[in-house]
Amino acid sequence: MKSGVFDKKAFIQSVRDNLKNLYRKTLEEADQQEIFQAVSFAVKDVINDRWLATQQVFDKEDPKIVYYMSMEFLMGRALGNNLINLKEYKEVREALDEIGLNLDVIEDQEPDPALGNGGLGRLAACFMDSLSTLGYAAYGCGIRYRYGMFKQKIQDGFQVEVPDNWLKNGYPFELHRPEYTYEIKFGGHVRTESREDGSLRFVQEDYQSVLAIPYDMPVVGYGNNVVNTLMIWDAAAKDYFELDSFDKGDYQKAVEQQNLARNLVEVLYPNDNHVAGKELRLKQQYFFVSASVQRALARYKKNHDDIRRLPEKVTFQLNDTHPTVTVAELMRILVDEEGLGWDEAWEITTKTCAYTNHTIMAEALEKWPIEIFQRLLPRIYQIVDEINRRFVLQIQERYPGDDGKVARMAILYDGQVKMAHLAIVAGYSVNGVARLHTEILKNEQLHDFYEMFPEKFNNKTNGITQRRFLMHGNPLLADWVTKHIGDGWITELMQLARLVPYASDAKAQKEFMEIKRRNKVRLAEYIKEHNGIEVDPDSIFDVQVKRLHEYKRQFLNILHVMYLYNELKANPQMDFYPRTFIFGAKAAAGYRNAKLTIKLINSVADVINNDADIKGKIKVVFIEDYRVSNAEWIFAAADVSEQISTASKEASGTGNMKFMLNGALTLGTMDGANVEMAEEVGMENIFIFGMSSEEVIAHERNRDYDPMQIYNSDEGIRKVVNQLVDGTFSPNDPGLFRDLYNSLLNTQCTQYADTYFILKDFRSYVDAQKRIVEYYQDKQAWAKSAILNTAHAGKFSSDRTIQEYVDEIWHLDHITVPDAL
Ligand code: 26Q
Repeated sequence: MKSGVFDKKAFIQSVRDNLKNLYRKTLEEADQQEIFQAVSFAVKDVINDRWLATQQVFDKEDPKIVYYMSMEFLMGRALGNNLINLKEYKEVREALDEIGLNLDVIEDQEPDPALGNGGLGRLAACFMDSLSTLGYAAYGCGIRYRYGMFKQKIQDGFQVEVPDNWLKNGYPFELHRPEYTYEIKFGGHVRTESREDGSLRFVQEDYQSVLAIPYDMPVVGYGNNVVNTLMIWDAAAKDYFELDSFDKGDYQKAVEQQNLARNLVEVLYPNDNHVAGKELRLKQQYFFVSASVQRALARYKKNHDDIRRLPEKVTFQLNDTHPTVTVAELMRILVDEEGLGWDEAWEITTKTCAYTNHTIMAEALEKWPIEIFQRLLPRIYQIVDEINRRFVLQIQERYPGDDGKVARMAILYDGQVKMAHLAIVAGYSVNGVARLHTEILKNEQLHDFYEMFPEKFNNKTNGITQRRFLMHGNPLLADWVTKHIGDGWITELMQLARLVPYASDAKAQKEFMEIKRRNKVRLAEYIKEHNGIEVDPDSIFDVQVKRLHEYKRQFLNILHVMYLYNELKANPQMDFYPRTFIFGAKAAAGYRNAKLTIKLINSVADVINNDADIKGKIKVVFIEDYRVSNAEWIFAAADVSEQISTASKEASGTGNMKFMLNGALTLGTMDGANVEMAEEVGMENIFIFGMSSEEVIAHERNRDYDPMQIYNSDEGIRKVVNQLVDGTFSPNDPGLFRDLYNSLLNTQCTQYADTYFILKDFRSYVDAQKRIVEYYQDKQAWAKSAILNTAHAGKFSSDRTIQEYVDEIWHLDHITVPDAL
């Protein structure tokens, strides 16, 4: 098909041709999955022209490139998003409609590429979208996991994990690139030999190796012809053919290599904000890092002969510490393969690598036992050891006699490799992901490092792409916005501020709330179909969707629902505005309290939804398999956005921004980016409760919080807490929720009870919930606030975030890609 223009007739012909070539079927014979494939190929045809053109611009203009190094890219479905960014979504919908096909149904055939857990992986995906849209040269570098984030089934109220075989039907938007295969070496030992000039050479021997083979996925910019690349690595055995060998030794080796290759990319670790110190995870890290660094350097060397000038053309951004071995791998290549001296190599490396921190949770800080690290990556370990040796000397010079500094800051200490320390020492930039988070890093967590390298520290408040989370997810609202202020917001989200005057306009309010209602009906139908529960679109949709984690406090939310239920039960005649509490969350497979919380939510749902006394005034819904595709609908339908993490624990949050953009009011703590959202929208339009981060940090420092005191003095709280163990919600097994009860009140040891201050913040949360329901009943006030939330969401575009990364960290060149012929 001719590129650049979507001629309806030509497009349909292309779909027909694809069906013929892929399946030898006519349109009439093909099923929806086959049609999805054929439509995707037709779209890919157009994308490929622009992808080629973008590569030509790269070759001609030689722009500086950012390599975004990430273990996770939670891309979500590509078809609809690609059509949006090609500016052909509506045209294609119409063309398909004319031949009796429904684009929604076709989009729904696509598996959600779920190569990520949650916030960090989705952020990487939003960043790729913004990099292309803003016209910057970028590669996303990651792993092509055979199985992505597990699919969640709810059976008898419990989470059951089902493998996500996303590649089963073949994925139309990936491109196999075996011509860029690299070898990755694990294990063995390092032999030192002398070069002729007397310098030392390090050679890894007796290693196991595996081949890294990239698959490229296009990342289409909005309306600008730019197509960047997400490069994800598959693994293959090197000596596969030797399986035919009659030589026993070779056979064994070939089998081992095949197993290694298979295991490496088999599955994404489903832990979010929690480290699983598994050896295979470290292998995965080095695997994709080594391959990506090799490819980046090969690309650089094709056009440049002075490796010393690498920082002018290449930058590696480390998405948390997971890809931190980048630093040592780059040193290895510069020293061992390029023959540079240590100081020269260090100079280059420390101008090329930058690190983003996404968490202050202690259990999410990556540390590897030296034994594992050294055995698996012997040469890399030597390099880290040398980096550490030099850094410790630097500490001792700056703080003579202060052993505490060395103990707290060394990269190698206590038999462990501390990845964050390595990333900070070797990185030219260290950034947090929201203002509050960065301040906490500087003043608490990373204070020693901040004192030593203040110039490295900076903040980059997260953002989200409005193309997916408004245009695609909420077309009604997107059209309404465009009707009022034009479509400039699609690439300049700050323009939403021009909606402010409409916030007080009665007609605009009515339209806005009517759109919200239609989105609530759409979600209600989804819930009816998937949960079999009827929910009332005129009730308040109060939504908490995010990974399940104790610090995110889904537990607080459901305890409050139990509390409301008790009130209504005791006084069925009370004035009570109908509420629907919607949850969606996956728990890491081994996280017991998280899984038990899911069971609790479902048990409470069962009791309340089926209690005739309640007359349907409270409904509780747990949406199964929360993921990017259903998230888009959920954000669009929310009235209230629950962002209730214990202050100081949520680095930023990004779901909070997606709700805000879609006109939900936030009920939240002063944590992460909520602080900046409150600043943008104004305290009149957001519902803040609970302790401040300073208060939380003070209690943690003083260890002076005693939840038992609250339990003993507050009857309402005592009642809900007791209901966890009296069988109210688990009549057949009253002890089922004992661990959750204990997490609040551990009577043996108050110091470690209620670590996330649930009881401490409970009353303040109840009060904020009361305020929000009252406010909802003032239809005009609510509509005004809802519109103002959308209007003031401009700052939270990932376009703004990326522009800040470009201006203050990466210094990339802007590229322009002409229309293809
Ligand atoms: C580490 C080692 C071994 C296994 C797993 C992990 C691992 C995996 C994922 C550790 C952490 C993560 C994910 C962290 C994450 O998603 N953090 C979130 O990042 C968002 C984007 O910056 C923020 O908005 C959230 O506040 C933060 O929680």
